[in-house]
Amino acid sequence: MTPRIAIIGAGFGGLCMAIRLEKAGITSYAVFEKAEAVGGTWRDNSYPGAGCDIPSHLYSYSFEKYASWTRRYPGQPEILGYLEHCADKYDVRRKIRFATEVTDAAFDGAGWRVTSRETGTAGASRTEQYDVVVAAVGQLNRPHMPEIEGMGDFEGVAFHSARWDHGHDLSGRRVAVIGTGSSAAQFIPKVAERAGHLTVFQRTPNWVIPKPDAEFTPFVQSALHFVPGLQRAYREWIYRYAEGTLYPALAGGWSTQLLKKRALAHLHTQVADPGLRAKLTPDYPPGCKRVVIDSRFYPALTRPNVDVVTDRITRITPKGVETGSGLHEVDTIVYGTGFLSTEFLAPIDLTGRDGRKLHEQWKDGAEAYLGIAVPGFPNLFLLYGPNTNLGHNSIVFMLECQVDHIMRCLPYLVSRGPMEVRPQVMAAWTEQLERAMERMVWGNGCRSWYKTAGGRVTNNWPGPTPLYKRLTSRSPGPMYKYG
Ligand code: N01
Repeated sequence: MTPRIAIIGAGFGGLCMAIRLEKAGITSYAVFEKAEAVGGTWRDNSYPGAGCDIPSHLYSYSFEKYASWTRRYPGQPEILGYLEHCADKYDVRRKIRFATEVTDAAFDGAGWRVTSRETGTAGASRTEQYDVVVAAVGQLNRPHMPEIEGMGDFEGVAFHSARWDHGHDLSGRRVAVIGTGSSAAQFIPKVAERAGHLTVFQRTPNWVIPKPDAEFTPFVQSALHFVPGLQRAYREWIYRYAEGTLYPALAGGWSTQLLKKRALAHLHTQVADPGLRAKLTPDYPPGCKRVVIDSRFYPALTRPNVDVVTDRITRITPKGVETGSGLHEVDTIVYGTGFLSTEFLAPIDLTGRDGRKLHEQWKDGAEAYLGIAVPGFPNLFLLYGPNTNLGHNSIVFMLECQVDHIMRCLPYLVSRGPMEVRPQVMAAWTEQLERAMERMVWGNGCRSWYKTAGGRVTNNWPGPTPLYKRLTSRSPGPMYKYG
């Protein structure tokens, strides 16, 4: 028997899963995609300046290397184009149910009853039987809108960075940007170029390091395409650099001070005004929040039409943003306020064995063995699940490890029945994770999207990525119970 598999999401993770199934000759799957196109986060985040801060030669599938990247760090349209290329090349579009959202899924003792309906409608729902559910909804798919008094009274145009209003021309306008994370750092320079005046509301400064971007000329692209092993070696070099230099900086290792020095040197080189520099200097260790990798952010903040306001926002009025220093009148507000990152899988209602609810089980923070398997939820597998995010390397690497693990699981669940991670395996996993977490920089000293309100780090993987690969490559057989 070949298992019937429901994949939720057609972003980097869901497409990877579908392609690997196709490659294995398994076509008994369907991909549920709430939007009308593939791409996930790379479809949703189309704000001006959007791009990846991990070089695309690494931030791409190992089985679909691409010599045509036009630069080291290409923009969002090119990355989205790559995903569309992969969907077409491996012919997985025919299996994607676009504009269809999964609302709930329940384990019935043998498999999963998956209920879906047309996105955004209260229309008729449809329930189908699958053996396996692979949830590939990502960690950063639901925008976080802050709760600020008076937000609803604002008379101008307001939107979140992941829902950019491309019909709203910013030329000459008075714009407010709330938030200064990786997204804002990318769109602020573009907004500053167009706006009449830009006020950036920064609650906490970020550590920023330069982005060594470069164009790949047709000559370089040809060399990467035709010279045997060159692209592979380049990819390997980027991976090793991230692992060998950036990871130790986050784990209290040899490069911790180096990262700080590099970020401070970047700040001093790009910002001459000591007052602005003071505002932009963080008081927590680098890496505690995601380090911003960008060379255009600081210069944008030094423009004559840009102000950085660090007073606390007290409320939004019909005319603008009010802080302790008064009302900042604007006609546009862009919320660069991040995502509901710790609410994994919300708003899907998942019911496991004996009626247990996933969101109830995770009320103190999401957890899963390898970030993939959840006790009490047989044959449910997660991609980019709890504790699999990275602050230093490519998530696509992690996704491929996870898909690899799931592919190893399929023969077991076919021959032995529904598989569920053993409680003692899960307990040992949690303990090891907590121990490894102690030495990581993101535990104390800052607020970040890596942590729950209670301070538990539910998003990040605390180890080196080769270790994660080793753990996900082991035979899954003994880790699970069956039936
Ligand atoms: O979101 P964030 P993001 N009042 O959560 C502020 C990935 N990414 O969309 O720091 C005022 O980092 C908040 O302030 P504070 C990447 O992994 C990747 O920028 O909490 N401010 C912060 O400044 C990244 O880390 C790429 O004090 C409020 C900002 O909003 C992740 O996405 C590119 C507030 C939120 O920053 C998320 O980045 C872009 C309030 N009430 C993004 N609430 C790549 O290149 C929140 N803030 C791969």
